[in-house]
Amino acid sequence: SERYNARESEPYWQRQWDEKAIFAAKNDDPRPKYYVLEMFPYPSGRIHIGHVRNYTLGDVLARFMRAKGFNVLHPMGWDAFGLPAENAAIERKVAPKAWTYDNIDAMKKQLRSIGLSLDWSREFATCDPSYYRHQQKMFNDFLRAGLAEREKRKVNWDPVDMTVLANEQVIDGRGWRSGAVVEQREMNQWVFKITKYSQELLDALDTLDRWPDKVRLMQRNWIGRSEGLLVRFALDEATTPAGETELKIFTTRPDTLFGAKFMAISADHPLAQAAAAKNPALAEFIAEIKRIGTAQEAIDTAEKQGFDTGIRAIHPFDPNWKLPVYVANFVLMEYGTGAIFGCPAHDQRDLDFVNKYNLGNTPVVCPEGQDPKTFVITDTAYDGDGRMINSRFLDGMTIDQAKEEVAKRLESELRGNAPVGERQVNFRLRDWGISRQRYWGCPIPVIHCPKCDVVPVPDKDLPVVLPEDVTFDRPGNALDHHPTWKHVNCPQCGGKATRETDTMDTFVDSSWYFARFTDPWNETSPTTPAVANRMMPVDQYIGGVEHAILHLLYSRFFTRAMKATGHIDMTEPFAGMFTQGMVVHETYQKADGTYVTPAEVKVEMVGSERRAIMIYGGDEITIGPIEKMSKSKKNTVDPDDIIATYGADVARWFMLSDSPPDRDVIWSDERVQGAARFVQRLWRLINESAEIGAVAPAARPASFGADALGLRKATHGALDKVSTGIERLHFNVCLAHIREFSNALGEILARPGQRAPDLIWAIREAGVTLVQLVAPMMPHLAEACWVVLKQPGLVSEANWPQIERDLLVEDTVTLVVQVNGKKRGEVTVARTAQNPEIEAAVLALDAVKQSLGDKPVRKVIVVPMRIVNVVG
Ligand code: ANZ
Ligand code: ZN
Repeated sequence: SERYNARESEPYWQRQWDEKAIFAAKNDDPRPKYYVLEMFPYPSGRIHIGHVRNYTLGDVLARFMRAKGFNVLHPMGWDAFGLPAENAAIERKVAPKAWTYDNIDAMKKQLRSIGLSLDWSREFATCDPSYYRHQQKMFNDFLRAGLAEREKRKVNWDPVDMTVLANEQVIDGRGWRSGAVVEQREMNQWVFKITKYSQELLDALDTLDRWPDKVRLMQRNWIGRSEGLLVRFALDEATTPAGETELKIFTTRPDTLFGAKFMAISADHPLAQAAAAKNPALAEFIAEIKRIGTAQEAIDTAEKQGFDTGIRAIHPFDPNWKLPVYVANFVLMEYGTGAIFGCPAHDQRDLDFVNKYNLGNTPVVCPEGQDPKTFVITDTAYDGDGRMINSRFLDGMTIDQAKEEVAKRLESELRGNAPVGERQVNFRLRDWGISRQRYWGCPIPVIHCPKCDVVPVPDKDLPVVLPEDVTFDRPGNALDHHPTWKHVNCPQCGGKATRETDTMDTFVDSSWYFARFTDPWNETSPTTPAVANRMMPVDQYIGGVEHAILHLLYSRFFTRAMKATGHIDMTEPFAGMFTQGMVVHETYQKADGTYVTPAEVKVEMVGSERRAIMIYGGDEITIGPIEKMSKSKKNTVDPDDIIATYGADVARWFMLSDSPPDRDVIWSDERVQGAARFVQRLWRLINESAEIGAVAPAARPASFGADALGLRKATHGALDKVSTGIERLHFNVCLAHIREFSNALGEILARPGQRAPDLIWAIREAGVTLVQLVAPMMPHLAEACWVVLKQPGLVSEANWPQIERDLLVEDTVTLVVQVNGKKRGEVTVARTAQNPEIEAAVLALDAVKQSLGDKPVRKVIVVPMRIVNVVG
């Protein structure tokens, strides 16, 4: 038979699938549904290799579940709003809309060339007015339900680009594009009230048992629940600006109150402002530390700094104990009360601080087994367990007892007519600010009226459509500059008013697209609840770990908010979550340090060393570390090139082999070529078994001889392992089993001599099964093989083969047994057998006993799955 020609075969099968629309899910299908979703791409212009991996993983599962008889929903769309479109408009003078839709066209062609079993009939882009109109409707619904609000917020303001920047866009206090020093401004922002669900979002993580623990932990930390005590410290009047009498702090460690050495407040704390009014040096310090910005990371990495305000606070258990109040750069206004007491012995940050300002420390928790007299703290704070010391009435208590005692005492102590202490649960999670001063986003559907203030655009007037005739010749928001768009009449009083020109954070667009896929045809509502309730939740969601926090959390919030507003009746959108690893590649550098692409380089073995040279010119190239593929390091491979050279099936097979899907996979040309050779091998194998199987008896033989039975066991064993492997997304393991099975079949085919009808029947069964096992991974090749095997219809439409359980013998391996390096026999043990068990079995063999004679056994070396060598 001829070589398999992927370049001809692949487009042909893609057309067949399209014409028959076999991947379209039906919303009224009575079979159980299965919803597979990969995170939809941003239409940047080109599919990259990471997409190929992501979508291949999902596609294997989708094809498998379809074969298992599920009504599989596997849709695709475009996360199409965002800044790059505006940058392209500025740099290349193309309209954001044209740029975006051109990219979508190009990338859709690329996605098709991968052979994904997608339901394209449900495709949409989030920048389609037919999508974002419903988002605007939900914004109105959320407003009415108290889940959206306008709030004054501190934001990073870039005075040159005239825009608000996200924390990630502030680098060393400067705007990432303009390089201008970023200012902190108070601005009106729209927020979604995600904090209404803080506790619920936290609790429900326990129910998400098909999510990676790592992701759940990240979400837990992000929500950041802590139980603690609010304590009102009285201020020493003589030291305090007029009008200020107390300082309220939040602590999770009230047990350490007797170890307090200082108080610290945020630069934005009203008390800091009051103190700075009369203290220019303090005012200067405050201005200085505000320059770091509000990014958590900047705050964490900046050196701890403080400024003594001169104000003294009074210890709640001792009127004569005065604590200095500092303004410090590590206290955030947005958390707790924006003020703390510092206990250096038991908090590293506080310890660094006192060591800098010579405020000393007193340990108040002593680890069990330590002598309190010799327990001192110098550079490392102690945050472990122990008993209270140096703490008056708390001495001898455990930390928990001391926390309880302090809380009880301060709760019942009154100052004015309020208790000094109050228990409180705090969350780190903030409400979600969604306002962006951007053109290319979903317009926030509100109108500002001088008389009526903020007026939502009535539902009947939606959508508020983005104007297309915008210019990018000035910095700032193009919507703002548009001559007419924002001028409207107030829907309430009819007077002159202006539209909101802020658009929504693009994370809003991706927070409900999965629900829209269930009925993207509904023109009047975001969802058709009955349909959404049937097709949701997503059974398996697959994407990068970089979205483990925000996107997933926002989607979890949105689903709850949609429930509250009647658009869906469930709380969790993703029953199963899988985070895939990256595709990585070594880097290549010329002598002058410039990077070159893998395509320009030839790698050879020189002795035992890998060496690289330029293909043209032969210059010596340095092989650098393996890194995530990136344009700057030029260590990328283009999916189009791979598909043109080897075909999509090879790319898919390579992506699935070697590495578990949640780990990084190293791109390797040699391994890709290995995958290409396997394609040809399978093709030959199937052609041979088709030839032999052509004369197989139509009816299943009544009994099977040893050879046939052996092959059938291999067939059903592979079927079993690949089935469970796909269910668990252990695709690399599946591929290993498929290779093993194809070897078993190859061996049988290579055996000379007459074949009995039962063996011929088993060969045909093996060939057909092999093709079905390969079909989720290499669907085009599988279709071509299906034809060779004269099977009816498309393999993409065939039912998954039935496993005959009685053929699944115990899982064993046979090891070669050597004595002093010479083969003396074989031993068969359970695949799971541990070394001691294997050794015992080997030493019990007569052949081993005989060849050892009366020499003692010095060592037994087990080469897993292969050899046992007894050294006598
Ligand atoms: C005294 C103390 C002693 C604290 C000790 C810790 C250890 P979590 O668990 O994250 O809630 N804190 C409170 N508000 C803060 C703010 N706005 N900015 C920076 N730090 C703040 O952390 C609560 C602890 O973080 C609080 O407990 C407080 O320091 C600090 F040995 O109070 B602690
Ligand atoms: Zn009005």
